[in-house]
Amino acid sequence: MDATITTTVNTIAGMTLSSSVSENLYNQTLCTLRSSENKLCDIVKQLNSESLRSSPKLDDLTQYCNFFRDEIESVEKLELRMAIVGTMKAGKSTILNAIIGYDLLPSRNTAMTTLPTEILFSQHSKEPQLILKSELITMINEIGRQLQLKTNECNLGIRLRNEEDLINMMNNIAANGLTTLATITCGNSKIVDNLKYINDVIRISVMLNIENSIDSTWIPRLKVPLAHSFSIPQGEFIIIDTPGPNDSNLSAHLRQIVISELQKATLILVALEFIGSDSNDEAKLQEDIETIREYKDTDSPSYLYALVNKIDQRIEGKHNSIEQTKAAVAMKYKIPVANVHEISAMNAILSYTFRQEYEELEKKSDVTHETLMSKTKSYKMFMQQALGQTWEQAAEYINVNLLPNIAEK
Ligand SMILES: Nc1nc2c(ncn2[C@@H]2O[C@H](COP(=O)(O)OP(=O)(O)OP(=O)(O)O)[C@@H](O)[C@H]2O)c(=O)[nH]1
Ligand SMILES: [Mg+2]
Repeated sequence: MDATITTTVNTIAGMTLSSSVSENLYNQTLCTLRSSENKLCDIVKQLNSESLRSSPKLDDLTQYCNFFRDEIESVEKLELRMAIVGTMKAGKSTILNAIIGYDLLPSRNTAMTTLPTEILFSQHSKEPQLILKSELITMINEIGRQLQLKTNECNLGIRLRNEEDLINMMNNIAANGLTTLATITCGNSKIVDNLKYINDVIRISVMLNIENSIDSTWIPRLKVPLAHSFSIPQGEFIIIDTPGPNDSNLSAHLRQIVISELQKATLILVALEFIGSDSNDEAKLQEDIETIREYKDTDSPSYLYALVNKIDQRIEGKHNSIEQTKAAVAMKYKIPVANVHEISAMNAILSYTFRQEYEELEKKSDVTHETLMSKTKSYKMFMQQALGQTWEQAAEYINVNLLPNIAEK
């Protein structure tokens, strides 16, 4: 896996304390949170019974009660929640695939993620699992049945903005019926297909004005093994993938689900493209970050990290340098410059996949440039990315045993 991503995630997630210090800290934190929550709830009760029932201040206080409840739950479970937000197509889902070490979250070059997805790292898990609540399955089936009634409607293509993937999905529903979803799904390609189906069914339903009342507690959950050498403190480490903040195909209801996920998160990763994005997208993202800042009621931005993605596309002399990019991002999103990291999620996945395929091949036969070319899927793309267009000539001078090291670098 790309060393920058490993280091970044370890920096963010792997802060371990000695057991006596962490136990004390744990007890003190819980005690403070519980007593604050009790006091606040008493005040809310008192105000509720008096004449201030519809005061906006009371709404604020009730929101703080919810905040304390969420925080207490997180501390009790030793839960570290980290959410990723970012401009449209910045590569949020690809970054998370690079972090988890499996291609499970669907990604494409048109809007994809509609519903936040939780990723839970599990020390005991042997293979990835997609876990769906039965309520979500019932809701997706219900929406799917309504979509079946619309597969022959005229203007369907226009209403779906001629988006090929969405039109294909409707054609597939018409020809083959609905996809059967289970509460637990195994198999990486089945998982990614099911997540794509769920996200697209919801996306199409919003475009065709079909109501959905998805509850915020029904979001899909991926349980994944710890794929590489990255350390996790005790307790649960959960990452949440979210849709772009300016996605016009998110209903107000879905937006609210996203915001509540961001509020629950202890750490926020902001994914951006190094060349910048549409200014409306950036403005909406700044607004979301501001909402989180207000909710957390702190000026300290230590919970915010930025990942500036797609740097494999940087052309020296044409684009901003690393320092210029980091400084601009830090200023625009009010994130400490030390918390801004540059990455290429695509290269991370490519190098990770290549190293896995290399190791598999090594177990079965001699590893040469020829066997890598004929027996692995990632060799050609990896060599092109590492050595450029003239990789075939350059490859002759490279000892094949050094390739995993090059991939790691
Ligand atoms: N060149 C390059 N492309 C990338 C990189 N990371 C992601 N992409 C591509 O960018 C496109 C968008 O990636 P996604 O992961 O779907 O982006 P997203 O932010 O999750 O998008 P939404 O879920 O629709 O908001 C896909 O075509 C990815 O293959 C990268 O590091 N370099
Ligand atoms: Mg996505």
